[in-house]
Amino acid sequence: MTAPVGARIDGERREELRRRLQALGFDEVRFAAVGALNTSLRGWLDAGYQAAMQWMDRTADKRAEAGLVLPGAQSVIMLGVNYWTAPKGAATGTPGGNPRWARYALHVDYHDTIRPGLVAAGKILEETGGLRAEDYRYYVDTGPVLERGWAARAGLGFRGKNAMLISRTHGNWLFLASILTRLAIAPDEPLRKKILARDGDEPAGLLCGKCTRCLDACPTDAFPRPGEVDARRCISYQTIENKGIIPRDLRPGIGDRVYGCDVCLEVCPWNRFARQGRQVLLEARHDIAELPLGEILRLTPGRFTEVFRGTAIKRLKLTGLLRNACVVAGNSGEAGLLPALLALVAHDAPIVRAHAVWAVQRLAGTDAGPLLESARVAETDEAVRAEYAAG
Ligand code: B12
Ligand code: SF4
Ligand code: SF4
Repeated sequence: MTAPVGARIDGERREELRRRLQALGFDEVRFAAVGALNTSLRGWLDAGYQAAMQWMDRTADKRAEAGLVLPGAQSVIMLGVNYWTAPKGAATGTPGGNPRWARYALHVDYHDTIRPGLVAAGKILEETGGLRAEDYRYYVDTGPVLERGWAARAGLGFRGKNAMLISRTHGNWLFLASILTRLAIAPDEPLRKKILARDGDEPAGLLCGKCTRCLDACPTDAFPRPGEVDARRCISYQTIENKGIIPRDLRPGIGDRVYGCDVCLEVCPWNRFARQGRQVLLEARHDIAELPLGEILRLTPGRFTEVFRGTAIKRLKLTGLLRNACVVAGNSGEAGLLPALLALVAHDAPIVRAHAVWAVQRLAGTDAGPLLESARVAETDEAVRAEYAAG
């Protein structure tokens, strides 16, 4: 067991540390003491809700126990970055026009823009607590850390029925980042309902009351119970993480969402307090939301690289984006998109062809047979042939 480093930070020293971290661009800075998290992660994994994200199984033990990630860890510093911007130019989509993007994606990749803030935070910890670089570890999204669990423990917000970590100040619009450290820092209090004041972690939906808006609004029925998402049914998973075919029964529910989904965030009444973020650790790319669907369907590899350079969307690759755009086109009712889709029926990638066939079938109805006949006869890929057969 590695010994804690330095004297416990509390009182005015702790508040000074908080102020310095906030000055780096973190809108929320909260502290938790390392200890067992009251987590249902194992049950979530056993139910198969992680879909094909096998990396979650491999790191499950670490996710629930900070000491396995950083031996001797004493505290978790939870940081929040507000990415709310006013509706103008944001991911609102327009009927029959541009597709909808998850708000978080309309930025230069947040992993890259938040990281310099974490590096600077580490230097502050070294100065304040006499830490060496090996005495702390920082993560934004990609580490084996249950970020929402720790954020709730640190009182940064509460876990909503939509599974989001909801802040009373910033609503649903916070990126989370964490620093595990061997420094002992006096912990902040978790949020509690006065009448329930007691020890232990609060359940999901602590400040939701009778509201069920998020559960009712989910277009693909992805909540097996309040506070838990079945990724297999979640549009965010299907349009971002899934590298293969999107299940046919989920495609209509995707609607005009070409990348990610904010439905269960948007409907939440706690967003009423959200204000525009400081954008110190973020760089907006709202121009992406201005791309019409017809242009996305015609993107070349060169243009894809040019438009999405530096964003998280580039990881989807052109074929993934075309796949999603075909689904959105199939849901659009816009017959004017048929020429672009018929070109994609002959695309090199089977995954694009499969979804283009579905979209043509949806848009052209009984006329689809003759339109697709020559491509159908030439098709050799089994998954694409299955789309022809199912239509
Ligand atoms: C895998 C993953 C996904 C998957 C699975 C989502 C899910 N609900 O689990 C998919 C691809 C579907 C996804 C979607 C999205 N994601 Co995501 N995702 C993650 C990731 C990498 C792991 C989440 C995880 O461990 N899930 C497993 C479940 C079981 O854990 P959990 O929901 O966190 O809940 C646990 C704890 O809260 C704890 N717990 C339960 N009750 C309580 C109560 C208390 C008091 C405590 C202490 C603990 C506790 O137990 C729970 C079970 O173990 C995190 C980053 C990270 N390292 O944490 C980002 C993260 C959760 N995603 C994020 C975002 C923004 C999204 C999307 C909004 C993106 C989009 N617009 O398309 C959607 C939202 C979907 C939703 N409603 O959850 C943010 C959320 C920020 C926030 N304010 O909550 C995170 C934290 C990334 C980040 N660093 O900012 N995501
Ligand atoms: S992100 Fe969309 S699909 Fe996923 S749970 Fe929320 S509303 Fe449902
Ligand atoms: S929409 Fe309602 S039920 Fe869902 S998280 Fe927000 S307050 Fe809770």
